[in-house]
Amino acid sequence: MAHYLVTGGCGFIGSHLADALLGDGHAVTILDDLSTGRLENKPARAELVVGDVADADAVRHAMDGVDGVFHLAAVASVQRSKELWAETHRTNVGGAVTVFEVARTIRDGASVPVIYASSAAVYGDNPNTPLGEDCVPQPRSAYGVDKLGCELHARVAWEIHNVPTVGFRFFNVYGPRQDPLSPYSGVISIFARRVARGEEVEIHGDGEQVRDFVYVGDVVRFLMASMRKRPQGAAVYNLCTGRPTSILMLLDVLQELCGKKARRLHRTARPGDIRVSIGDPAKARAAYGLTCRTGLLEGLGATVSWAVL
Ligand code: NAD
Ligand code: UD2
Repeated sequence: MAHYLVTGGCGFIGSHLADALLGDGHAVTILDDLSTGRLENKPARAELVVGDVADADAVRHAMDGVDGVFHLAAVASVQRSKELWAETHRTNVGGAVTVFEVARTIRDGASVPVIYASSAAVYGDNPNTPLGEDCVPQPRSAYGVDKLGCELHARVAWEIHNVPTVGFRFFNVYGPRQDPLSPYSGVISIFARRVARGEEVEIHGDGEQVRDFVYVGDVVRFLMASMRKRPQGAAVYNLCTGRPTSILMLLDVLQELCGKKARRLHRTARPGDIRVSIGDPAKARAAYGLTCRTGLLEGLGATVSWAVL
Protein backbone atom coordinates (compact mmCIF):
# COMPACT_ATOMS: atom_id res chain seq x y z
CA MET A 1 0.00 0.00 0.00
CA ALA A 2 1.26 3.48 -0.84
CA HIS A 3 0.14 6.98 0.09
CA TYR A 4 -0.57 9.44 -2.72
CA LEU A 5 -1.39 13.12 -2.93
CA VAL A 6 -4.00 14.08 -5.55
CA THR A 7 -4.09 17.84 -6.13
CA GLY A 8 -7.47 18.83 -7.55
CA GLY A 9 -8.92 15.61 -6.09
CA CYS A 10 -12.37 17.15 -5.51
CA GLY A 11 -12.66 17.92 -9.22
CA PHE A 12 -13.93 15.83 -12.10
CA ILE A 13 -10.86 13.73 -13.06
CA GLY A 14 -9.14 13.93 -9.67
CA SER A 15 -12.11 12.47 -7.77
CA HIS A 16 -12.31 9.45 -10.10
CA LEU A 17 -8.58 8.94 -9.61
CA ALA A 18 -8.90 9.22 -5.82
CA ASP A 19 -11.70 6.61 -5.85
CA ALA A 20 -9.59 4.22 -7.91
CA LEU A 21 -6.49 4.64 -5.73
CA LEU A 22 -8.50 3.96 -2.57
CA GLY A 23 -10.10 0.97 -4.31
CA ASP A 24 -6.61 -0.43 -4.85
CA GLY A 25 -5.89 -0.13 -1.13
CA HIS A 26 -3.79 3.05 -1.17
CA ALA A 27 -4.12 6.01 1.18
CA VAL A 28 -5.07 9.31 -0.45
CA THR A 29 -4.62 12.93 0.57
CA ILE A 30 -6.34 15.59 -1.53
CA LEU A 31 -5.25 19.20 -1.84
CA ASP A 32 -8.02 21.33 -3.32
CA ASP A 33 -9.22 24.91 -2.93
CA LEU A 34 -12.78 23.90 -3.90
CA SER A 35 -12.90 26.61 -6.58
CA THR A 36 -14.50 24.25 -9.12
CA GLY A 37 -14.21 21.04 -7.12
CA ARG A 38 -17.02 19.85 -4.88
CA LEU A 39 -17.00 18.42 -1.39
CA GLU A 40 -19.45 15.71 -2.46
CA ASN A 41 -16.85 14.42 -4.95
CA LYS A 42 -14.41 13.70 -2.15
CA PRO A 43 -14.26 9.98 -1.31
CA ALA A 44 -15.09 9.48 2.37
CA ARG A 45 -11.76 7.78 3.10
CA ALA A 46 -9.59 10.47 1.51
CA GLU A 47 -8.03 13.12 3.73
CA LEU A 48 -8.75 16.64 2.47
CA VAL A 49 -6.44 19.63 2.84
CA VAL A 50 -8.25 22.75 1.69
CA GLY A 51 -5.64 25.07 0.24
CA ASP A 52 -4.02 26.66 -2.76
CA VAL A 53 -1.67 24.56 -4.87
CA ALA A 54 0.50 27.64 -5.52
CA ASP A 55 1.02 28.09 -1.76
CA ALA A 56 4.20 26.21 -0.78
CA ASP A 57 3.15 25.80 2.88
CA ALA A 58 -0.16 24.18 1.90
CA VAL A 59 1.61 21.89 -0.59
CA ARG A 60 4.26 20.93 1.98
CA HIS A 61 1.57 20.08 4.51
CA ALA A 62 -0.38 17.99 1.99
CA MET A 63 2.73 16.23 0.59
CA ASP A 64 4.07 15.17 3.99
CA GLY A 65 4.76 11.42 4.00
CA VAL A 66 3.45 10.65 0.49
CA ASP A 67 5.08 8.25 -1.99
CA GLY A 68 3.93 10.09 -5.13
CA VAL A 69 1.89 13.04 -6.37
CA PHE A 70 -0.81 13.26 -9.03
CA HIS A 71 -0.96 16.96 -9.85
CA LEU A 72 -4.32 17.77 -11.44
CA ALA A 73 -5.29 21.05 -9.74
CA ALA A 74 -5.67 23.79 -12.34
CA VAL A 75 -8.04 26.27 -13.89
CA ALA A 76 -9.14 23.68 -16.47
CA SER A 77 -11.08 25.88 -18.88
CA VAL A 78 -9.55 27.42 -22.01
CA GLN A 79 -12.33 30.02 -21.99
CA ARG A 80 -11.68 31.00 -18.38
CA SER A 81 -7.96 31.40 -19.08
CA LYS A 82 -8.91 34.15 -21.53
CA GLU A 83 -10.98 36.00 -18.97
CA LEU A 84 -8.69 35.50 -15.94
CA TRP A 85 -5.30 35.48 -17.66
CA ALA A 86 -2.95 36.35 -14.77
CA GLU A 87 -4.93 34.41 -12.17
CA THR A 88 -4.98 31.31 -14.37
CA HIS A 89 -1.25 31.61 -14.97
CA ARG A 90 -0.57 31.86 -11.26
CA THR A 91 -2.44 28.62 -10.59
CA ASN A 92 -1.52 26.66 -13.69
CA VAL A 93 2.22 27.37 -13.86
CA GLY A 94 2.80 28.58 -10.28
CA GLY A 95 0.98 25.52 -8.93
CA ALA A 96 3.05 23.07 -10.97
CA VAL A 97 6.36 24.72 -10.08
CA THR A 98 5.40 24.74 -6.40
CA VAL A 99 4.55 21.03 -6.55
CA PHE A 100 7.86 20.20 -8.30
CA GLU A 101 9.80 22.34 -5.84
CA VAL A 102 8.27 20.72 -2.76
CA ALA A 103 8.69 17.27 -4.37
CA ARG A 104 12.45 17.82 -4.57
CA THR A 105 12.89 19.06 -1.02
CA ILE A 106 10.36 17.29 1.20
CA ARG A 107 12.14 13.93 1.52
CA ASP A 108 15.74 13.51 2.58
CA GLY A 109 17.73 11.89 -0.21
CA ALA A 110 14.97 10.99 -2.69
CA SER A 111 12.54 13.15 -4.62
CA VAL A 112 8.82 12.38 -4.78
CA PRO A 113 7.63 11.42 -8.31
CA VAL A 114 5.00 13.67 -9.89
CA ILE A 115 2.45 12.65 -12.56
CA TYR A 116 0.78 15.79 -13.89
CA ALA A 117 -1.96 16.90 -16.28
CA SER A 118 -0.83 18.63 -19.43
CA SER A 119 -3.21 19.17 -22.33
CA ALA A 120 -3.80 18.78 -26.05
CA ALA A 121 -4.08 22.59 -25.96
CA VAL A 122 -0.26 22.70 -26.27
CA TYR A 123 -0.61 21.74 -29.96
CA GLY A 124 -2.80 24.70 -30.93
CA ASP A 125 -4.56 24.49 -34.26
CA ASN A 126 -2.35 22.04 -36.11
CA PRO A 127 -4.07 20.35 -39.11
CA ASN A 128 -1.45 17.54 -39.30
CA THR A 129 -3.56 15.10 -37.33
CA PRO A 130 -3.29 12.70 -35.64
CA LEU A 131 -0.94 14.76 -33.52
CA GLY A 132 2.14 12.97 -32.23
CA GLU A 133 4.17 14.15 -29.26
CA ASP A 134 6.97 15.30 -31.58
CA CYS A 135 4.75 17.90 -33.34
CA VAL A 136 5.98 21.41 -32.60
CA PRO A 137 3.73 22.89 -29.90
CA GLN A 138 1.91 26.05 -31.01
CA PRO A 139 -0.58 26.84 -28.26
CA ARG A 140 -3.23 29.43 -29.08
CA SER A 141 -4.51 30.11 -25.59
CA ALA A 142 -3.02 31.23 -22.29
CA TYR A 143 -4.14 27.87 -20.97
CA GLY A 144 -2.16 25.99 -23.62
CA VAL A 145 0.92 28.15 -23.11
CA ASP A 146 0.78 27.48 -19.37
CA LYS A 147 0.44 23.70 -19.87
CA LEU A 148 3.48 23.81 -22.16
CA GLY A 149 5.23 25.80 -19.42
CA CYS A 150 4.44 22.96 -16.98
CA GLU A 151 6.13 20.49 -19.34
CA LEU A 152 9.24 22.69 -19.60
CA HIS A 153 9.42 23.09 -15.83
CA ALA A 154 8.97 19.32 -15.49
CA ARG A 155 12.08 18.86 -17.60
CA VAL A 156 13.98 21.21 -15.31
CA ALA A 157 12.57 19.29 -12.33
CA TRP A 158 14.19 16.11 -13.65
CA GLU A 159 17.37 17.38 -15.28
CA ILE A 160 18.40 19.86 -12.58
CA HIS A 161 16.60 18.66 -9.46
CA ASN A 162 16.17 14.89 -9.95
CA VAL A 163 12.37 14.96 -9.61
CA PRO A 164 10.91 12.25 -11.90
CA THR A 165 7.79 13.36 -13.76
CA VAL A 166 5.29 12.11 -16.33
CA GLY A 167 3.04 14.61 -18.13
CA PHE A 168 -0.09 13.47 -19.93
CA ARG A 169 -1.52 15.64 -22.66
CA PHE A 170 -5.20 14.93 -21.99
CA PHE A 171 -7.43 15.44 -25.01
CA ASN A 172 -11.12 16.16 -24.32
CA VAL A 173 -11.95 14.17 -21.21
CA TYR A 174 -15.60 13.44 -20.39
CA GLY A 175 -17.68 11.35 -18.01
CA PRO A 176 -19.77 11.52 -14.83
CA ARG A 177 -19.04 14.40 -12.39
CA GLN A 178 -17.92 16.85 -15.06
CA ASP A 179 -19.96 19.87 -14.02
CA PRO A 180 -22.91 20.23 -16.42
CA LEU A 181 -24.01 23.60 -15.05
CA SER A 182 -20.86 25.64 -15.57
CA PRO A 183 -20.53 27.42 -18.93
CA TYR A 184 -16.79 26.72 -18.57
CA SER A 185 -17.29 22.97 -18.50
CA GLY A 186 -16.73 20.45 -21.29
CA VAL A 187 -19.19 20.29 -24.18
CA ILE A 188 -20.28 16.72 -23.43
CA SER A 189 -21.31 17.47 -19.85
CA ILE A 190 -23.30 20.50 -20.99
CA PHE A 191 -24.97 18.73 -23.93
CA ALA A 192 -25.69 15.47 -22.05
CA ARG A 193 -27.77 17.23 -19.41
CA ARG A 194 -29.50 19.56 -21.83
CA VAL A 195 -30.45 16.87 -24.35
CA ALA A 196 -31.64 14.51 -21.59
CA ARG A 197 -33.88 17.30 -20.22
CA GLY A 198 -35.18 18.33 -23.62
CA GLU A 199 -33.51 21.77 -23.39
CA GLU A 200 -31.83 23.64 -26.25
CA VAL A 201 -28.09 23.46 -26.92
CA GLU A 202 -25.71 26.11 -28.26
CA ILE A 203 -23.51 25.26 -31.23
CA HIS A 204 -20.48 27.53 -31.49
CA GLY A 205 -19.65 28.08 -35.16
CA ASP A 206 -20.75 25.48 -37.70
CA GLY A 207 -20.41 22.50 -35.34
CA GLU A 208 -17.98 20.75 -37.71
CA GLN A 209 -15.05 21.27 -35.33
CA VAL A 210 -13.59 17.93 -34.30
CA ARG A 211 -12.39 16.61 -30.95
CA ASP A 212 -10.81 13.43 -29.60
CA PHE A 213 -13.08 12.58 -26.67
CA VAL A 214 -11.55 10.32 -24.04
CA TYR A 215 -13.48 8.69 -21.21
CA VAL A 216 -12.41 9.54 -17.65
CA GLY A 217 -12.10 5.86 -16.63
CA ASP A 218 -9.44 5.38 -19.31
CA VAL A 219 -7.55 8.46 -18.14
CA VAL A 220 -7.48 7.07 -14.60
CA ARG A 221 -6.06 3.72 -15.80
CA PHE A 222 -3.16 5.49 -17.53
CA LEU A 223 -2.43 7.73 -14.53
CA MET A 224 -2.28 4.75 -12.19
CA ALA A 225 -0.19 2.67 -14.57
CA SER A 226 2.35 5.45 -14.92
CA MET A 227 2.81 5.71 -11.14
CA ARG A 228 3.06 1.90 -10.82
CA LYS A 229 5.87 1.93 -13.37
CA ARG A 230 7.93 4.26 -11.13
CA PRO A 231 8.66 7.30 -13.29
CA GLN A 232 12.27 8.00 -14.28
CA GLY A 233 13.02 11.05 -16.40
CA ALA A 234 10.59 13.67 -17.73
CA ALA A 235 8.31 11.88 -20.19
CA VAL A 236 5.31 13.42 -21.96
CA TYR A 237 2.51 11.35 -23.54
CA ASN A 238 -0.74 12.00 -25.37
CA LEU A 239 -3.80 10.61 -23.63
CA CYS A 240 -6.34 10.17 -26.38
CA THR A 241 -8.23 7.67 -28.53
CA GLY A 242 -7.14 8.77 -32.03
CA ARG A 243 -10.83 8.82 -33.02
CA PRO A 244 -12.44 12.03 -34.36
CA THR A 245 -15.94 13.21 -33.38
CA SER A 246 -17.45 16.48 -34.57
CA ILE A 247 -19.71 18.51 -32.30
CA LEU A 248 -22.67 17.82 -34.60
CA MET A 249 -21.94 14.07 -34.58
CA LEU A 250 -21.74 14.19 -30.81
CA LEU A 251 -25.14 15.85 -30.65
CA ASP A 252 -26.64 13.19 -32.96
CA VAL A 253 -25.36 10.35 -30.76
CA LEU A 254 -26.65 12.03 -27.60
CA GLN A 255 -30.08 12.59 -29.16
CA GLU A 256 -30.18 8.94 -30.20
CA LEU A 257 -29.21 7.80 -26.71
CA CYS A 258 -31.76 10.01 -24.98
CA GLY A 259 -34.49 9.46 -27.58
CA LYS A 260 -34.97 13.25 -27.70
CA LYS A 261 -34.27 16.06 -30.12
CA ALA A 262 -32.70 19.24 -28.83
CA ARG A 263 -33.32 22.67 -30.32
CA ARG A 264 -30.06 24.09 -31.72
CA LEU A 265 -29.07 27.69 -31.09
CA HIS A 266 -26.29 28.75 -33.44
CA ARG A 267 -23.70 31.08 -31.90
CA THR A 268 -20.55 32.61 -33.34
CA ALA A 269 -17.44 30.47 -32.99
CA ARG A 270 -15.34 31.04 -29.87
CA PRO A 271 -12.37 33.26 -30.70
CA GLY A 272 -9.27 31.08 -30.96
CA ASP A 273 -11.30 27.85 -30.97
CA ILE A 274 -9.34 24.83 -32.28
CA ARG A 275 -10.77 23.38 -35.50
CA VAL A 276 -9.44 19.83 -35.36
CA SER A 277 -7.93 18.09 -32.36
CA ILE A 278 -7.06 14.40 -32.74
CA GLY A 279 -4.16 12.74 -30.98
CA ASP A 280 -1.94 9.80 -31.80
CA PRO A 281 -2.12 7.35 -28.88
CA ALA A 282 0.78 5.13 -30.05
CA LYS A 283 3.51 6.36 -27.70
CA ALA A 284 1.45 5.93 -24.51
CA ARG A 285 0.15 2.57 -25.72
CA ALA A 286 3.72 1.34 -26.25
CA ALA A 287 4.86 2.63 -22.86
CA TYR A 288 2.02 1.20 -20.80
CA GLY A 289 0.43 -1.55 -22.93
CA LEU A 290 -2.95 0.19 -22.51
CA THR A 291 -5.51 1.76 -24.81
CA CYS A 292 -8.42 4.11 -24.22
CA ARG A 293 -10.87 1.28 -24.75
CA THR A 294 -14.19 2.89 -23.78
CA GLY A 295 -16.22 3.55 -26.92
CA LEU A 296 -18.11 6.82 -27.32
CA LEU A 297 -21.53 5.14 -27.01
CA GLU A 298 -20.58 3.38 -23.78
CA GLY A 299 -18.96 6.49 -22.29
CA LEU A 300 -21.84 8.76 -23.28
CA GLY A 301 -24.31 6.21 -21.85
CA ALA A 302 -22.59 6.41 -18.45
CA THR A 303 -22.46 10.21 -18.66
CA VAL A 304 -26.14 10.58 -19.54
CA SER A 305 -27.17 8.16 -16.75
CA TRP A 306 -25.27 10.33 -14.28
CA ALA A 307 -26.56 13.61 -15.76
CA VAL A 308 -30.23 12.64 -15.33
CA LEU A 309 -29.85 11.56 -11.68
P1 NAD B 1 -11.89 20.37 -12.54
O1 NAD B 1 -12.11 21.83 -12.58
O2 NAD B 1 -13.06 19.48 -12.31
O3 NAD B 1 -10.77 20.00 -11.47
C1 NAD B 1 -9.74 20.88 -11.10
C2 NAD B 1 -9.65 20.85 -9.57
O4 NAD B 1 -8.57 21.70 -9.17
C3 NAD B 1 -10.91 21.37 -8.89
O5 NAD B 1 -11.28 20.48 -7.87
C4 NAD B 1 -10.50 22.73 -8.34
O6 NAD B 1 -11.24 23.10 -7.18
C5 NAD B 1 -9.03 22.51 -8.09
N1 NAD B 1 -8.25 23.74 -8.10
C6 NAD B 1 -8.29 24.75 -9.03
N2 NAD B 1 -7.44 25.73 -8.69
C7 NAD B 1 -6.82 25.33 -7.55
C8 NAD B 1 -5.84 25.91 -6.70
N3 NAD B 1 -5.30 27.13 -6.97
N4 NAD B 1 -5.44 25.23 -5.60
C9 NAD B 1 -5.97 24.02 -5.31
N5 NAD B 1 -6.92 23.42 -6.06
C10 NAD B 1 -7.33 24.08 -7.17
O7 NAD B 1 -11.16 20.00 -13.92
P2 NAD B 1 -10.74 18.58 -14.53
O8 NAD B 1 -11.42 18.50 -15.84
O9 NAD B 1 -10.91 17.51 -13.52
O10 NAD B 1 -9.20 18.85 -14.82
C11 NAD B 1 -8.17 18.19 -14.09
C12 NAD B 1 -6.84 18.48 -14.77
O11 NAD B 1 -6.84 17.95 -16.10
C13 NAD B 1 -6.51 19.96 -14.93
O12 NAD B 1 -5.12 20.14 -14.75
C14 NAD B 1 -6.88 20.27 -16.36
O13 NAD B 1 -6.19 21.38 -16.87
C15 NAD B 1 -6.49 18.97 -17.03
N6 NAD B 1 -7.16 18.74 -18.30
C16 NAD B 1 -8.50 18.49 -18.35
C17 NAD B 1 -9.10 18.23 -19.58
C18 NAD B 1 -10.56 17.92 -19.70
O14 NAD B 1 -11.00 17.66 -20.83
N7 NAD B 1 -11.33 17.89 -18.62
C19 NAD B 1 -8.35 18.25 -20.75
C20 NAD B 1 -6.98 18.53 -20.66
C21 NAD B 1 -6.39 18.74 -19.43
C1 UD2 C 1 -10.86 21.29 -23.83
C2 UD2 C 1 -10.67 21.37 -22.31
C3 UD2 C 1 -9.43 22.03 -21.93
C4 UD2 C 1 -8.24 21.69 -22.81
C5 UD2 C 1 -8.58 21.38 -24.27
C6 UD2 C 1 -7.53 20.54 -24.97
C7 UD2 C 1 -12.78 21.60 -21.08
C8 UD2 C 1 -13.79 22.55 -20.57
N1 UD2 C 1 -11.78 22.16 -21.73
O1 UD2 C 1 -11.09 22.57 -24.46
O2 UD2 C 1 -9.18 21.74 -20.55
O3 UD2 C 1 -7.43 20.76 -22.20
O4 UD2 C 1 -9.76 20.68 -24.41
O5 UD2 C 1 -7.41 20.99 -26.28
O6 UD2 C 1 -12.88 20.42 -20.88
N2 UD2 C 1 -18.95 23.94 -27.73
C9 UD2 C 1 -20.20 24.20 -28.28
N3 UD2 C 1 -21.25 24.41 -27.42
C10 UD2 C 1 -21.10 24.40 -26.06
C11 UD2 C 1 -19.81 24.15 -25.52
C12 UD2 C 1 -18.76 23.93 -26.40
O7 UD2 C 1 -20.37 24.21 -29.50
O8 UD2 C 1 -22.11 24.61 -25.34
C13 UD2 C 1 -17.83 23.68 -28.65
C14 UD2 C 1 -16.64 24.59 -28.41
O9 UD2 C 1 -16.73 25.81 -29.10
C15 UD2 C 1 -15.49 23.71 -28.92
C16 UD2 C 1 -15.96 22.29 -28.62
O10 UD2 C 1 -17.37 22.36 -28.39
O11 UD2 C 1 -15.35 23.86 -30.30
C17 UD2 C 1 -15.31 21.71 -27.37
O12 UD2 C 1 -15.39 22.68 -26.35
P1 UD2 C 1 -14.95 22.40 -24.84
O13 UD2 C 1 -15.14 23.65 -24.07
O14 UD2 C 1 -15.61 21.16 -24.34
O15 UD2 C 1 -13.41 22.01 -24.95
P2 UD2 C 1 -12.15 22.66 -25.64
O16 UD2 C 1 -11.77 21.74 -26.76
O17 UD2 C 1 -12.34 24.11 -25.92
